[in-house]
Amino acid sequence: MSTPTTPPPIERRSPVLVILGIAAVYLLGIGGIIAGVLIAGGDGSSSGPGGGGGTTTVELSLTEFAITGNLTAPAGRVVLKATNDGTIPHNVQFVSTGAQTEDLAGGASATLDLGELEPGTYEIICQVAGHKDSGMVATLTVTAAGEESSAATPTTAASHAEMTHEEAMALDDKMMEQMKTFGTDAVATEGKGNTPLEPTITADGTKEFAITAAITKWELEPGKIVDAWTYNGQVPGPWIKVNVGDKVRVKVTNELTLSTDVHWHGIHVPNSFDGVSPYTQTMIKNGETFAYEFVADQPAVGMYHAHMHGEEAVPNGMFGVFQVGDLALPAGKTVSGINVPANVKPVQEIPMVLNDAGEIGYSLNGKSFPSTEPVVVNLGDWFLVHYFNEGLQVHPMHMHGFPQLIVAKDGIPLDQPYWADTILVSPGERYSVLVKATDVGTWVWHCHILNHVEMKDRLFGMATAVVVKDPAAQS
Ligand SMILES: [Cu+2]
Repeated sequence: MSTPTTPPPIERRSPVLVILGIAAVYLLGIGGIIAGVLIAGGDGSSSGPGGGGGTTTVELSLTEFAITGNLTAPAGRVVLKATNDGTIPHNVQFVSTGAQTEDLAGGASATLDLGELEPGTYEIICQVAGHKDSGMVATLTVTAAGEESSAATPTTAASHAEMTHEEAMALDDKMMEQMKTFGTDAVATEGKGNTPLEPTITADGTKEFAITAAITKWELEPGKIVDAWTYNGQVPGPWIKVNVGDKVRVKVTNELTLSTDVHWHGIHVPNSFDGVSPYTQTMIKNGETFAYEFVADQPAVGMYHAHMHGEEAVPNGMFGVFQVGDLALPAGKTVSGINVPANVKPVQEIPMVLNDAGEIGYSLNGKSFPSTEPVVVNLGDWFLVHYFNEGLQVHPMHMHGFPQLIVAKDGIPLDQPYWADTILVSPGERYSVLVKATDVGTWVWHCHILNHVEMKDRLFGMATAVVVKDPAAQS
C-alpha cells in the first residue's frame, strides 16, 4: 500500500476512471463547456478521512465570466484541474487556503492540489481583479464518504437549450421585468459621480481644489454596495474643469492606509507634479496632504487617477475627469456629407467614464445597469460626450440610432473628424464625440462586448440609453 503524493496524469488512469457527471453550459453565445468529475477509485492506493479513499480530480472550465464544472468530490484529497476556455487570462484560487494557480492564457490548463478536504463547502474564485464580481465564483462541495453518488449533480444552471418552453418563457419575462426598471426610481442609487467641483480662489487668483482619497461605501446598483476607493466619496471622482491659463492647485489628502499619488493624465504639468512616486515626488502617506500646482496652459480633455498602486486603486474607483477649456468643435464643417451647424452648441457635455474591474466592475460613470443614468435630450439637440477608459479592457461603445462624430482623440481636436456608430476605447484613451438626436425614442447605448452588458437572465454593467423627446408632441 502506498500513498502517492502526486496524482498520475488522468489519461493513465483510464481503467479506473468513472465519469460521474457531464454538464454542458451555454453562456451568452460563448459556446459549450464540458466538465466532468473524474474519480479514481478501487486501487486502494490511499485512504482519505473516514475511509473515503483516493484522490479526486475535479475538472473545471474558466470562461468570461464563469467557473463551471461538476464541483463535487468525496472527502479526501482533491485536485483541481482548471482549463481556461475563455479568451483572456484567468486563474483559480481556493479561498480557504489562498492557494492559487498562475494566470492561465486562453487554452492553458493547470492543476491545483487542495490537499485533504473534510466534508463541507469551499469557495473557488478567479482572483484576477474584477472577475469574481463578474461571476467567476463557484462552490466546491465535499461530501462525506459513501456519498459519492451525489457527485453526479451538476452545480451549474441548466443551459438555455435544455430548458422547457415554460422555463424559457419565465426567464424571458424575468429579463424584461428587470430591463423595464431602467430609468425608474426603483433603481435609483445612493451617490453620484462626476459632480462638478468648485474651487476656492486664493489671493493671487489661483483656483484651489481639495480632494481626499479614502475607502468609502459605494452603491453600484440597488443594494449592491462595495468598498470603493474614492476621491471625495464618489465614483468617478469630482469633475474638475478650469480655463486655459488658470493657475491651479489641487490639494490631495490621503486617508487610505496605503500611500498614493495623483497623475494628471493628458494634462500639461511640470515634471515635479506628474504624480509618479518616487521619480517626481515622494509618496503621499496616510494622513498627509500634497499640493499639485500648475498653470493649465493647454486645452485638455484629461483625467486624474492614482499612479502608485494604480492596478488596484484605479479599477476600485480612484479616477476623475479633468478638463482645461472647452473643446474646439468642427462648427460649420461638412463631414461625409453631414453638416455641423456653424452655431452648434451642445445642450449637454457628458463625461462617460468606463470601468470594468476591481470593486466597481463593469460600469458607466460608476454605476451598473439598470442604475446607469440615461441621457435625456430633445429632438434636434446636439450633445457632446467624452469617453474615458479607466478600466483594464477595451470597450467598443455603440450608440443605437445616431452616428457619433469623433471630434477629438485624447482631447486633441481632429483635423478630419469622422462618423462612427461604434468606437473602440482602450484603457487610458479618450474620445470626444458630437451627436445629433435625429429621432425620438429610447436608444440603447452600450459596450458591444456583449458579456460586459448581459448575463443569462438580466442586463448589467455597461449599458445605458439616449432618450430623445419631442417637445412639440408633448404640448
Ligand atoms: Cu466592454
